[in-house]
Amino acid sequence: MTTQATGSTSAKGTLSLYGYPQCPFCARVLRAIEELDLEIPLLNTMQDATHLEAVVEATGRGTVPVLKIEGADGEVRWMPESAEIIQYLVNHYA
Ligand SMILES: N[C@@H](CCC(=O)N[C@@H](CS)C(=O)NCC(=O)O)C(=O)O
Repeated sequence: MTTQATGSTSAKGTLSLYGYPQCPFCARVLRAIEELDLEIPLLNTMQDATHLEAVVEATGRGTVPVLKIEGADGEVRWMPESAEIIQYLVNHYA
C-alpha cells in the first residue's frame, strides 16, 4: 500500500481510496486490498483536508471509505460503503 497523490492505474482504470487507517470500515477495505494484492493509494482524509473536501463535494457527505474509480474512458465514479467497495474489488480484481 502506498500513499501518493495519484491513483493506481490499470487497463480497467484508476483507483484511489479516500479514508484513514484508524476508521474500522476503511480498515476492512484496506485488508481486502491487501488480500487481493492490489496497489491502491490511500488518500488520507484525516491528514489532508483537501481529500475530505473532495469526498464531500463528490458524495455530499464526509463519510469514508470512498473509492474513486476513474474509468479508462474518463468517466469518474465515487463509490461509498465499505461492503460495496469490497464487492467491487473482488468482482473486478480477484
Ligand atoms: N456504512 C458505512 C459506514 C462508514 C462510516 O461510518 N465511516 C465513519 C468512519 S469509520 C465516518 O466516516 N464517519 C464520519 C461521518 O459519517 O461523517 C460503510 O460501511 O462504509
